Amino acid sequence: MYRLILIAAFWVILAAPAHAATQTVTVTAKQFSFSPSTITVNEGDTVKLTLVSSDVDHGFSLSAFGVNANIPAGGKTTVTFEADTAGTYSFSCSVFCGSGHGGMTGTLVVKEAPAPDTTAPAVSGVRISSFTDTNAVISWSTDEAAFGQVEYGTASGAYTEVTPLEETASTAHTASLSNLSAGTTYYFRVKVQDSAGNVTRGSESSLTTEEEDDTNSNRNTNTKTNDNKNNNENTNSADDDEPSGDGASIATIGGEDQTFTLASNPSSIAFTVGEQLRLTGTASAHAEVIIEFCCSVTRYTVVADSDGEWAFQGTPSLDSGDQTVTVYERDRADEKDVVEFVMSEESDATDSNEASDDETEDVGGGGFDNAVVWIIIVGILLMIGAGAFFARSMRR
Ligand SMILES: [Cu+2]
Repeated sequence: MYRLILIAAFWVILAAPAHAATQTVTVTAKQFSFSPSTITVNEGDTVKLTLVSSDVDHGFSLSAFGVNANIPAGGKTTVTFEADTAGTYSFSCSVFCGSGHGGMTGTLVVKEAPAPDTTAPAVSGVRISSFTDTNAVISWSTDEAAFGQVEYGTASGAYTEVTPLEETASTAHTASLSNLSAGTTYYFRVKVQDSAGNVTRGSESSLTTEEEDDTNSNRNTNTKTNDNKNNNENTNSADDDEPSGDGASIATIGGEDQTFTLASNPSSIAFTVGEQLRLTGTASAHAEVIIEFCCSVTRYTVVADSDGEWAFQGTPSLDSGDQTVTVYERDRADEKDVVEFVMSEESDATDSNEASDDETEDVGGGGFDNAVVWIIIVGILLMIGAGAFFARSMRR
């Protein structure tokens, strides 16, 4: 709790506008000049001037901001004003101080405040870099420098824990979740904030920690008998096939512009590194389905709906070459469905950029295109309607 308060306090500080500051400047008046003769502040600053005379009586007049003060000989005075309008203003001595009094002037420069940053960082490429029975490392990217952290908990939508806020703003983020319980599903989302205080929260993902005992030996894939799928890693086939249901299985596997129905075309599945993969399949109603991509340590969890249908969409970190994806229901780890596919080398930079785009951006882009089309259609209809109305009224 204490940590949360600290973090909240830190963000409040971050959120304060960068330009609202107090500028304190000492200006020395002497026959027949001011030093410094040019004062530069930012729009919105509170300016506090300490005016010092090193010889005779002087004055300080800055009429644009309603400032006029006497500076006693050998003494000082203080004036404060708000530099609320950008521009260049002159100030002058307002008390006759000798033959050069008329030329005793200076300049105040109030610089325009930079346009406030109101764009929140975009989050992309959220992935589970590694996990054990008690730890998980989450990594992700942002499109601008930001401070990141991960909110997480054991119930969907209820994040009771939060990792420490990153100390430096950057575009590549990593957070470690520690002291996790073994064999437990955690729901998490990333949270980022730029230095202007704009916050973005990622969508929820989940991961299931390893069982406490060494389950690696059980990870030998043990497929159901299924003509469509090849599995040459099956070293644990002693179980007779007596499932109480079908367990989880994969129905389609697809990329950005291709979808394979496994029954029809299992032998030619190939993707490009960095491309988003989409899987659909079936399982028991409401079952938690574990999705593992070999041979990376990435594991995802999705929940089947009441019809036993589930879907996954993501960009697991996979190298080029032969890959497998294994799915099974969380409580039925001995009934796995395995599909082999091939990852190709990254084809070019634009492909990988597209692939790393956040899902929400894709959705937003489509919505924008549709909106433009609708605006054009409505505009044309309005013009036709107005033309007809105009033509009719001309005829009368
Ligand atoms: Cu003077």
